[in-house]
Amino acid sequence: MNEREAQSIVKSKLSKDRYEHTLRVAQTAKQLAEIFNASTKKAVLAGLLHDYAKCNPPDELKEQIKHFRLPKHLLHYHKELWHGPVGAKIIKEEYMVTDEDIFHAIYYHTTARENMSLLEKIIYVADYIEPGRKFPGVEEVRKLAEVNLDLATHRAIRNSMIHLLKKDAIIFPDTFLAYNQLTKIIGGVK
Ligand code: DGI
Ligand code: FE
Ligand code: FE
Repeated sequence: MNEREAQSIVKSKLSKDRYEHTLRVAQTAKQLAEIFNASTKKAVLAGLLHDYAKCNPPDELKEQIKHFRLPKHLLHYHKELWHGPVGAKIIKEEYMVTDEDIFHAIYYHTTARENMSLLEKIIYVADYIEPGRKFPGVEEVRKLAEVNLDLATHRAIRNSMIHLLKKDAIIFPDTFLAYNQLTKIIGGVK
């Protein structure tokens, strides 16, 4: 799949706002790939495709989790998490994008996980810092993302967890594992 094809499939699947978000994520991911020596082609494709399933209604996502035999425990966590794994499966199995790196970047873009690849971190951070985002602390992460991708990923995960904890939200286990591991890498308190 090339960039133009990826743009056209997401354009027909997503709302206008969500489509514009994916264009900004792709552009931001491309910049990060240039800084951190990753494939810009994969970064753009994963950026364009990461929210492919975002506008699917929860009932459809639930059916797709069963259809694609995704882990059932996903259903015990918030429905906002489902579009990552479902989108990754559709892109792989229906659009024949077989690149595992792109698959994982889409799959884990919402929750993060332990041992994230370079492309996974790029998409996670690009989704967090794209120019349309206005989260508290996003400016700090934008600056970190120019120099230290692990630190930027750590801060983005930490800020998202703080936001969720303040709402008494349940946190997906992979997110904790990612946080703990990156905290060790950046030399945080043991
Ligand atoms: O799809 P986007 O809006 O671009 O961004 P995203 O895929 O990071 O989804 C963000 C949403 O997912 C946001 O509403 C917070 C929520 N979220 C992320 N991790 C968790 C979570 N919600 C819960 N309850 N638990 C999580 O671990
Ligand atoms: Fe998303
Ligand atoms: Fe997104």
